[in-house]
Formats: sequence, C-alpha cells, structure tokens
Amino acid sequence: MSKWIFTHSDGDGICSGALALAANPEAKVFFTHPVGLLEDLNNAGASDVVIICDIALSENNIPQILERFSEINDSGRLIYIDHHPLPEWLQSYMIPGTVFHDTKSSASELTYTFFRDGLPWPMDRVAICGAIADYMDNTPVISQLLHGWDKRAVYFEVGVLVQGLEGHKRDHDFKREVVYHLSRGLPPSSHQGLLKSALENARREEEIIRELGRYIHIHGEVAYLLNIPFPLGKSAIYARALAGTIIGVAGETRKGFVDMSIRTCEENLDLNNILRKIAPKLGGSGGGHPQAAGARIPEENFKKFIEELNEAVKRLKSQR
Ligand SMILES: [Mn+2]
Repeated sequence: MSKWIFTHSDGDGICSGALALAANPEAKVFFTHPVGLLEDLNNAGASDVVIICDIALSENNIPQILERFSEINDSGRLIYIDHHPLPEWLQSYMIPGTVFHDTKSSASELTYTFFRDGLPWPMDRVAICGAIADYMDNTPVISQLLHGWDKRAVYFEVGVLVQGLEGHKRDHDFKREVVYHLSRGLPPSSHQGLLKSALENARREEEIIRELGRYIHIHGEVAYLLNIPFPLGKSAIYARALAGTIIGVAGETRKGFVDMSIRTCEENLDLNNILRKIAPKLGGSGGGHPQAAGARIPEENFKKFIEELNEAVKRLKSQR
C-alpha cells in the first residue's frame, strides 16, 4: 500500500500539498491539473491511499474520474479536498470517497482543517499562506489563524512564496522541494532558491508594470493584454487595474487557441458562471472561481469572447 498526494502546482496547491504531507509524511507528492488528473491517477495502485487537493473536476471527463475514484476507494482510500465550483448537475455527496468540498475557502484552508489534529504549530502558517496565494484569506478560519501571527511577517512570507514560484511553471522538481520545505514547518524565506527567485521576479514585475499600459486594449468594461511575456494571472490584474475596468483579461495564443486568465474585483459578477455559459458557445472551455477564472477560446472567436464578457457586465449594471 502506498500513499499519494496529488495536488495543483500553484501557491494554494503547493501549500495544500505541504499540509497533506506534514500529516502523511510517507506519501509521495505528484503535481497534476484538472485535465491530467484521470491519467495521473493511473500511477496509484487500487489499494493505495490517494489524497487529491486543489484539483477541479474537469467537465469533459467527470464520469471516468468518478469511476476511478470509486475503484480506488473500494480497496484503498480516496480523499478529495477541493474548493472549485462543481458543475451544476454534480453534488459533492455523489463523489465517491471522503469528500471535503467548499467553494468559500482555499484548498489550503480545507486541507488544514481536514488534517488539523495531525498538524502541529507552525503549520497553520502554511494554511494562511496558501489562502492568501489564492486571494481567499478573508474567511473565519484564516482570520482566526492570523491572530496567532504578526500579519506583516506572514505577508512577507506569502510574497516570497508567490513571487518565488513565478517563472517555475513546469519545474516540478523545484516545486516538490518547496512542498517538502514547507511541510517541515519552515518559512518560504528560508528556502534560498525561492528567495532568490522571488527577488528576481519582483524586479522583473516592477519593470514590466511600468511598460504594460502601452499594450492594454480596452473594450467597454473589459481590458485585455495579449502575448505579453508575464504571468497571465498577474497581467489580468494589472490590465484591469491600470485601465480602470471591471474585468481584466490576459491571454497567450497557442496552437490556434487563446489561453487566458480573467480577473475581476466586482463581487456581484460570477466569472465561473459566465464562462461556463459563453465559452462552450464559442468552441472553447472556461471556468474557475467567481472572481478569478480561466478560459481557452479558438483564436478566431477571441474578439467575440471579449464582447460577450462586456455584455455580461452590461447586464449586471442594468439589473441595478
Ligand atoms: Mn486553489
């Protein structure tokens, strides 16, 4: 019998993985993503213990994934911890195994809560870092945990973690090392590679934000950036902020598609909902969280996609 941790490779996923690892030190850590989950689960044997953190269930293969969950859970154990919205037809009780799902908290907070009894101080700091990395620190649990720390020192650590991970998109060995480091209760700033990378990325970010304004396109309440060599999530935030629009989009064209990140601060706008409706109509896919989401749209429909996003903002405004 082996134990596995399958987690996302962003800040929240890495902190979730570190928390799961601290509570299950013998587990192997494997990075995956919604589209790759089904195939990656083939690494695990039928009687293994499988812990999955921060991986959304991808619309296009849910039946097969649920079947695989059930196979694993029949002779081993499957624990699914996540915070991405489920498709409308799926309720969490329909997912086989032990399911801990809540869209209002980060995966790190959920993983911390789930394994809490096996997590000594200072692992609560990892939960806080993961929550901030996913912009989900404004919850009762994380606010309570923050009382145990000097917020300013913790924000520095999150900054090192988030900035340090930038530019290591597919460097899973580096990220696995960070997971092990954090699982030992060590702060991000004591990881030399992470600290060095954070400083470099902070310098680069400062350079780029001064140039970004020139490349922003604006359509109504949507500002977008295309093919800028800078992380998409951050570019989407800066596009919105610098243009003063409701929605920011940053995309890169790849193999006939535009892959993008979409961000808003408007709490009455649900990007996940909007994208799940408009993206398939345009031959693509999309979804995520209400204020932070992603989409993949055929290049020829990108303009139309931006128009549809703007229409969604208009509809919201007319309802007021
Ligand atoms: Mn997450």
